[in-house]
Amino acid sequence: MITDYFKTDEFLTGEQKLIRDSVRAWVNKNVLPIIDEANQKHQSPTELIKQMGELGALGSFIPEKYGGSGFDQITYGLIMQELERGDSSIRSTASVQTSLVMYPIYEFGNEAQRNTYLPKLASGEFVGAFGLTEPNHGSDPGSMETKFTDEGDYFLLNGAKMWITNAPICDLAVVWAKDEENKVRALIVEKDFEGFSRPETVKKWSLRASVTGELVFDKVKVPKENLLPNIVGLKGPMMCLNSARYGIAWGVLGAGFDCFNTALQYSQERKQFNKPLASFQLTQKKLSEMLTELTAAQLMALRVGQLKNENKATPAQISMVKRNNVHTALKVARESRQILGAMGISGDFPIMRHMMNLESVITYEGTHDIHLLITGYDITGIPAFK
Ligand code: TGC
Ligand code: FAD
Repeated sequence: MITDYFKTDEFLTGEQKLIRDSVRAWVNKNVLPIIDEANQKHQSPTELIKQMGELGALGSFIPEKYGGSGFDQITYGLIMQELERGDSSIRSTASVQTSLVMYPIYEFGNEAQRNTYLPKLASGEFVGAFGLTEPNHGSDPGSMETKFTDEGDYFLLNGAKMWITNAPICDLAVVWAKDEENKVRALIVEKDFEGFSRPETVKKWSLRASVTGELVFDKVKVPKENLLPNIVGLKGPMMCLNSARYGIAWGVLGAGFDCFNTALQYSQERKQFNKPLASFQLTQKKLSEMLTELTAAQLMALRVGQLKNENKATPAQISMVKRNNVHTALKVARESRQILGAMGISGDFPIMRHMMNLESVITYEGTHDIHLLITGYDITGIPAFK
């Protein structure tokens, strides 16, 4: 198995490698044996969430004082990589919980909010969701229609969010909505609040082991203490996305290397014309190009991780690495599938499952083209979104 052609391990600390290896062992034991069936049946293995909490995979960079693990950003990336080697849906749960729910409560919340929610989210006792996308506004979240008004004793929330990971099973959602001055704010909405419903989105051909749904707010009374006090404006959700996009850039390396290694092994064992597939030049071209691109993606993730540890990674750098690495992993999945021939579509191998999952990953957290425009904006100074 090849996972580190340029010896990037030499840049990792002993602790980082230890944590990565323990998550890898957990994935081998608990995810790989059940994940194909979960995808085939479109069922989410929610029993794994508490185990991820015990593993330190939820809130890995949140301080220990609030139940997190206090790890650095490269460790967070390595955890995402190992989880997504198992399945993107497992990584999705951990990245939403960590970067999109715990991070905003930690970064923008007050002490009471941190103490109330973070330890339970870190242990997996609570599942969180992040509501930004709406039926009419995906790439353009600034045009969101979900709104709340100040009713004296409480806020009244109306609107709907769509395509929300873990919505149907969430205990609470961090919901981005506009106030009466049209400013984007964040509210913590708990599952039992009257008027709050979370229908499941069914018939997905991607991320089938992850539950996706809507968040519907029909005159929901939200206690005033559930407003995150320390953030106003669209930069709030975008800061959360910086963290989650960074994690995805590492995560997809796990899926990509798993596809590559499956194809490499198969090509060495399977014979046609009395020779292993690996002996044909066209197969070697595919394998060599895949490893080259995965290695480049791995180096980019590591470098952005180093910058992030120093608080120097820019949103545009994170966009570039998210876009590049997801695209690389998806190309590798498609090429790997070809190498397996008909076997490439079988659930006996992980490739088709990774490939279908990556078709969501290339869209969520900012589409492939939106990230290209973010790079374009950064290098020209001209926003081409509108
Ligand atoms: P624009 O006018 O450029 O910016 C508005 C304000 O936001 C600030 N900002 C950022 N701040 C920090 N980090 C970033 N990455 C930021 N991007 C923008 C900006 O400085 C400005 O601040 P201020 O103080 O001047 O007001 O915004 P725009 O309306 O033109 O839109 C551009 C943008 C960047 C928002 C858009 O291009 C974009 O990124 N769209 C993609 C939306 C998206 O990624 N949605 C993801 C939803 S969550 C999800 O998919 C979870 S999947 C979970 C899983 O299962 O893993
Ligand atoms: P649209 O914005 O309608 O875009 C459609 C196409 O038009 C894309 O190709 C896009 O690149 C292109 N396009 C749009 N604007 C431009 C432009 N200015 N220039 C050029 N091309 C453009 N959201 C959440 O808030 N929370 C979640 O937990 C969450 N989980 C998700 C889970 C899954 C499985 C999926 C599939 C999505 C999830 N999302 C979530 C939503 C996701 O973030 C959005 O799907 C994504 O941001 C794109 O929005 P859209 O689907 O509305 O596409």
